[in-house]
Amino acid sequence: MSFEAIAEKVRAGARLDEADALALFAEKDVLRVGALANAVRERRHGDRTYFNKNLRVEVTNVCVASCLFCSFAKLEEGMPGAQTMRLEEAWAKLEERLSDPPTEVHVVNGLHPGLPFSYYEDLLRGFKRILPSIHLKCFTGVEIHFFARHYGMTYEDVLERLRAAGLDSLPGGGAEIFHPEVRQRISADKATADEWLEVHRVAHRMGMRSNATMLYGHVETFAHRVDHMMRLRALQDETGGFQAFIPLAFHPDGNGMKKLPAPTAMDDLRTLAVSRLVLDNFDHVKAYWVSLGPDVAQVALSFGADDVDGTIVHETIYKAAGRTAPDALTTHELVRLIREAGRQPVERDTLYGVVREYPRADAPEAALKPRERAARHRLEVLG
Ligand code: V47
Repeated sequence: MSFEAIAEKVRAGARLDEADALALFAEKDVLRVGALANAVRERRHGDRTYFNKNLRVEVTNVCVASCLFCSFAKLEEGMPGAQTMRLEEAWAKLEERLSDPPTEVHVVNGLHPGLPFSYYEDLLRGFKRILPSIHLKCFTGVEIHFFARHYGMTYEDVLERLRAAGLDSLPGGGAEIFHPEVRQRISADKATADEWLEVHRVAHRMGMRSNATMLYGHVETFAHRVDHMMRLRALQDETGGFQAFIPLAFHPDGNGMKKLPAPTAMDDLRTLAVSRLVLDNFDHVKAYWVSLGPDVAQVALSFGADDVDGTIVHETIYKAAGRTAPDALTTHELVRLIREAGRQPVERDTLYGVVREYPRADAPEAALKPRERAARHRLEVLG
């Protein structure tokens, strides 16, 4: 099908099929694809661009899985670089932030074979004790599957027990690429695609929301990416429980695919745009600035993305894989990044409730006279 015919489908609100998605990946003019995705993004959200004040905590990098793309995991406790936080250390990460508290703690871990299940329950209870209003977005579908197998429970039992301890929603990690041709090569010894999807199906049935990711830019083809999106779209049709889709750009340093180059900015932008167009039943597409870098994330706000994730502060998975993006962005920096993209910053909570709406910038900062610029900064710093 021609680009024009696909664009016509999008304008009419019709659903794209696999062939359309592949044609968009093959389209030479990425700006055309981006403009189409941008139209969908603006139809849904106008200029509104979401971020949150969040804190990332990775309590253990000990992991029995051996994913080819991972630079973070250590196979066993006691190996150089292996780290498991004492609960007090994990809680301290939140305590340190109480003067300007986050609204979310996002936890992703390795699959540790030696911890009792109560460690995870206590972890959640401790965060809630410190800050009862905090939203706990913790443990990927892969971790939930591991807990079920390792501690001999059903997905439902695991999720019920964690929810009783304070779990509010699931992050989107661990999805990687669903297609077995790729999954077998890059992460054969953890939850399969069907298992990952089933964990999210069960969570949604229990009324829990979740996100979905896709790790791209390594050994997969465009067809594998499209297959991945189609499986997510099908589950979303069934449950409606996903909030955001987050394409994750592969970082090659220090892992089993270190000879591969990282995806380029154009691939990043195209992938975001195609996902906005294909995932017509997802409310949000996130440009995760840690993986894209703040610069590409900013441009992505005109290629279909309406969210940039949050302030983060403490992230080690991409750090181990050679990210050049900073450790954290302040609220002020995120607001500036969004405004300079011509968008309206909206601080949200994890479930997309509005925390604070910022005005849209009337002019790029560089166009302001130095005195005006200084005044604007003073106002923003003062909040
Ligand atoms: O599951 C690991 C990925 C994920 C590498 O739900 C890598 O809001 C690139 O899932 N290069 C964890 N990616 C992060 C994650 C996430 C991030 C932001 C927001 C949300 C959300 C979820 O990071 C892992 C894996 O797919 N990852 N190693 C690497 N070398």
